[in-house]
Amino acid sequence: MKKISFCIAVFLTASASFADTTIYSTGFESPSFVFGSLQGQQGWFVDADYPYNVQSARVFAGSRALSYDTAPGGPDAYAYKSFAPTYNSATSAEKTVVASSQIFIQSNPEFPDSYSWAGLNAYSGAPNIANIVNIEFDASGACKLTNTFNEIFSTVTAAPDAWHNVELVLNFATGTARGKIDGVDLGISLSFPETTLADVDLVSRPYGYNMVYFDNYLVKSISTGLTVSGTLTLGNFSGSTAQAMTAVIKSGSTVVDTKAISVATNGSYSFTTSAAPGTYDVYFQGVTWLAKKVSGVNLVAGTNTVSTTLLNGDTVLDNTVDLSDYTAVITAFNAIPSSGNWNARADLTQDGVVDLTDYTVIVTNFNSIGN
Ligand SMILES: [Ca+2]
Ligand SMILES: [Ca+2]
Ligand SMILES: [Ca+2]
Repeated sequence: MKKISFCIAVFLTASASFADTTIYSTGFESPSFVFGSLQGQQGWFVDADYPYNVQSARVFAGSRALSYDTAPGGPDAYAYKSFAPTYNSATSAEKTVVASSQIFIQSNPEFPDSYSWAGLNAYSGAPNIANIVNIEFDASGACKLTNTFNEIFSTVTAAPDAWHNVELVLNFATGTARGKIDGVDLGISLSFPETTLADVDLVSRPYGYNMVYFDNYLVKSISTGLTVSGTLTLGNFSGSTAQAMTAVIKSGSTVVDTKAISVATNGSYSFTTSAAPGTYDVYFQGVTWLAKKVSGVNLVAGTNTVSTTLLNGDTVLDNTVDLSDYTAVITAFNAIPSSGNWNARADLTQDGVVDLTDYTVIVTNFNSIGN
């Protein structure tokens, strides 16, 4: 199918954590887009140079939109723009991607049997390999989701000769793809095992002769996870840098989610989790603090506050304050970072010196064991 790979600038909008992140958005407006073939404009690629054109005769918003003339089109026709970087669920805070476009299929009274399909087609790998799933509707009003193995029709319909907001919803946390037409869920879903998204095509499958129009194309990632935030009171800490720690959400002995978190010097933290709403035990552990379990936390949709106090002293990391930690502090006693016997982990207070305060932490918390 598509074999050309290229680097292109994208409109990647960095945003605050847990908010929507726009991966790419366009209304095909001037001056970014000029009239005529979409091929090569703003990094768009048109498969086999099929007739995707920027025009003004029919628009949803602004003064320009995209048309596709199915008459000379091939069996499947695609226009796409690769995302850079590719959406990657392993590194993205947001686990759901929504691709959407306004799409208009013009019926053709001259050829009443013409009912070309149009929609969105998502790919996990660039350039355009490993088809994930697509959503389409045709001039008869039929709507469907398809992937390599399945084609599922919906009872929801979309009449021709009108603009419809077509949405492909890819939930990477649950591995489920759904679709919406004008905000109405199609009531069907397909599973998919993907972790990445490289592009979402504006697609048409010509059947007879119809004009198809696209406008307001948008791909964004959104958070559907629960947010957990609060304050971890860091015992015996006087440092000035954020602490890299781990939060673990467990249901009984089952680990539901593990998150690397950054704890500010004032103890504040925040993260999203793919855990479903429910009651869990939440653990915090890291640096020289013993693991702390907060039991029976009821996580609900939205923001949840979980705060607790962490016990310091685990110089030799084994979730216990014992003789090995004591020995490490004694060995590094009176050291500063330039000293030969410096051990940053023995500086439990993180004030740049291993001294009596660190020793006292060990003695005070001696024989303590983390959760
Ligand atoms: Ca437009
Ligand atoms: Ca220890
Ligand atoms: Ca110290």
